Amino acid sequence: MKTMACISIMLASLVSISSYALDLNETFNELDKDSNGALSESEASEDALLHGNFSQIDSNEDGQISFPEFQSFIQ
Ligand SMILES: [Ca+2]
Repeated sequence: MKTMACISIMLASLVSISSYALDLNETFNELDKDSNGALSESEASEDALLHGNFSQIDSNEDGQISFPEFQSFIQ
């Protein structure tokens, strides 16, 4: 019985992690208006949090927020 409970807890956390990752991807794609896989400063300005922290999120300073940069900022 203990094992069963353990497995269902593991499964539940797996499901929530993958839906979280999906949401993150969806948010990024919504902001990425031209679908080039990166957020320009004007695309990021749609979101107050991204806009206010743009230079901090853009860790390689290429003027774009890539998905990994976005992901590491959110997490
Ligand atoms: Ca873009």
